[in-house]
Amino acid sequence: MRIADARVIVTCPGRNFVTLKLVTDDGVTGVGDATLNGRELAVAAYLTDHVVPALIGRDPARIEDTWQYLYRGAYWRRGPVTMTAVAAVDTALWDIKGKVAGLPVYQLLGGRSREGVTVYGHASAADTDGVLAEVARFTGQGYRAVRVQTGVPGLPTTYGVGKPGIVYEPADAAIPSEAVWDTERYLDHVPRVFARVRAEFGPHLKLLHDVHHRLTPIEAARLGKSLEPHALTWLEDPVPAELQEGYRLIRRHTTTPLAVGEVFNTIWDCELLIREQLIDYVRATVVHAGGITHLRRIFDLAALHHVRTGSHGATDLSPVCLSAALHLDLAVPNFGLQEYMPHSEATDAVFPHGYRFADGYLHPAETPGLGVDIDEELAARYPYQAASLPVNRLPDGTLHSW
Ligand code: EZ4
Ligand code: CO
Repeated sequence: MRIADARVIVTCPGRNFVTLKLVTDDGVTGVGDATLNGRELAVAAYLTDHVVPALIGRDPARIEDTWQYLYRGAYWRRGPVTMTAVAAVDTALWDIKGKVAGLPVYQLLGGRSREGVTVYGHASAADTDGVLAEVARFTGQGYRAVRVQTGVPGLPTTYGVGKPGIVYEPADAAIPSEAVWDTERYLDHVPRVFARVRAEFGPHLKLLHDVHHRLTPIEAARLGKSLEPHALTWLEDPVPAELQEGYRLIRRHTTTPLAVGEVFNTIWDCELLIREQLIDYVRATVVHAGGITHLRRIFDLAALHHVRTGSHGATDLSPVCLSAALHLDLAVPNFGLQEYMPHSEATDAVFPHGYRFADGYLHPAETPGLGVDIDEELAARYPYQAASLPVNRLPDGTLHSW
C-alpha cells in the first residue's frame, strides 16, 4: 500500500481549521488536524511545500519511520509550526492503520484502561454570581469537573470570558486586539471566587483554574497558597514555561496541583518538569506535540514520574484532534482529565464524528480508525478568514504574556 494523495484543507466554519487528508492507492483515507491558532497558513504552507511532496509513494504502515523522517530528517527540529505539521501526518497515519486493521485506534494503543474519558467544561462569566450560574449549568449536564474563569473587577477585558450567547473565541480580529492585565487585582479576586464556588458546590466537584501564563513564580506561589483551602484539581499555566526551573520555586511553596503544557511541542519542553515532579498534569496535545506517536512518548515519561495527562481541548483544536485525543486518553494508564469545549454546529457539520458525551464522560467512536472525517464539499463553502489571538498589556502599556 502507498500514499497516493495528500490534501491540505483550510476551512473556516466559524473559526479556521487546517486538516491533512491522506489517501492510499487502495482508497483508504486518514485525517490529521494541523490547526495552529492564528498561524494556520504557516502550517498549511509547511505541509504543502515541504511535506506532501515527500509523502507521496511512502508506505502508510510505517508510522514511526515517517515520524523520524519528518522530525530528524528536517534538520530544523521542534517548534510549533513544524510539530503541528508532523502531528497532522502522524494522526492521519494512525487513522489509516486503524481502518486497515478494522479496529478503533485505542485498540492499537493497548486497549481501554477505563470506561470513559472524564472531561472538564468551561464556566466563565463577567462576575462571581454569573460564574456560579455557569458552574450549575455544567453540573446539571453531568460534568464532574469545571474550569472557572471570571472577569476581574476594574479590568475591561479578561482572558477566558466570552461574550454572552456566543461560542467563546479568543482569536477575534485579523490584527490582534488588545487586553489589559493587572496582577494585583487578579491575585486579590480569584481566591474570593473559589471560596464562593466551593461553598456552593461542596467538596466533590473537581475545580480548575487557568492563569494563562500571567504570573511570576513567586506570584504564582502566592496564588497557589491562597487557593489551598478551596482544593483545586489544578492551577493551569501559572507562569510562562520557557524557564522550567521557575516551577521549582512554585512547588516549594504550595500544594495546589499544577498543570502545564498546551503550548508545548515536544518532550524536551517538559522533560525537566516531569522528571523532577514539578507538575501534576501535562497538558500537551496531539495536534501541537507531534501527533499520537510523540504524545504517547510524553505520556509514558509522565507515567514514570507520577504525572497524569490533561490534554488541551479548546475549540481551536478540531474534532479530528479531539477524536485522536480520546483514543489516547482511553488507553494510557496515567490519564487525568481531558479539556472539552463543544464545537459550533457548523464545525461539527464539517467534521462528522462518532464521539459522544454522556454523564460527564466522552466516549470515542467504536468504528475503525479515529472515527472522524472532513466533509470536503462543505469545508469548501467556508473560506479562510484571518484571525489572531489577542495581545495583553499592563495598565502602563507594557506588553505582557497573553
Ligand atoms: O488560550 O486554545 O486551556 N485552554 C486555553 C485556550 C487557549 C487557546 C489558544 O489557541 O488556554 O483557551
Ligand atoms: Co489554558
